Amino acid sequence: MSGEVTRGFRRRRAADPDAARLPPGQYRERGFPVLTAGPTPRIDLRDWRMDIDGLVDQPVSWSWDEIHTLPASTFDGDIHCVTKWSKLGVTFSGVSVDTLFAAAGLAPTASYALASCYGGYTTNLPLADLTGGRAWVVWDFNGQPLAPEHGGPARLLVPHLYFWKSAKWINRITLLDHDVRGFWEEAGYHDRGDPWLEQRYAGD
Ligand SMILES: Nc1nc2c(c(=O)[nH]1)N[C@H]1C(S)=C(S)[C@@H](COP(=O)(O)O)O[C@H]1N2
Ligand SMILES: [Mo]
Repeated sequence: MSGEVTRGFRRRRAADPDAARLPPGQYRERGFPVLTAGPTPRIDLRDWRMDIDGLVDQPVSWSWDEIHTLPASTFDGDIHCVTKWSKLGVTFSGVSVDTLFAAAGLAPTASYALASCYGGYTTNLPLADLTGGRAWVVWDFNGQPLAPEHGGPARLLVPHLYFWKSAKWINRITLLDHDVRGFWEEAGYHDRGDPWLEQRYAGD
């Protein structure tokens, strides 16, 4: 009899194989909510730039056409917002941040980064969260050009951290030897924001 109870329990669990992909406290969202502090900036592709500067061997700046000559890289997986929605099975493509850093050459003292955007938003990350194939600058979402409200022309994508780290309308990553808090981090959100550790607010 207890064997049947166990079997039923397993069957119910098996009905939602995606449950294990949701970090603690998150729910599955089928849509794609827009979360922006402020207006969506209008960016002419002829003026668009992406810069790597700070503690690098040589600062590098790419135009829209130039960055598209770099090797393409795609992320397939899940994203997690601190407001508790997660979106499973998304595809973003663009270029790996590793590729951008390789072009600039990182100074040995580089250990943190600050991402800056058209419109003024900033977010900070330890260098280790931007390297090793875990961060991208992306311009396609599910095979279509990234919509302006979701960060188009291009956004940072750091899917293993809460989505506020994935800065929309990115135009610069500055390498630093110390941590400088960004927009939400200054406002009391966690400095790192690992969704699996539920690092939502400072002190979590
Ligand atoms: N430039 C900029 N990037 C940003 C934000 C913002 O307000 N401005 N909001 C952040 C937050 S809190 C989240 S959850 C995600 C939301 O991205 P989405 O609007 O594409 O869902 O973008 C992040 N990147
Ligand atoms: Mo967010």
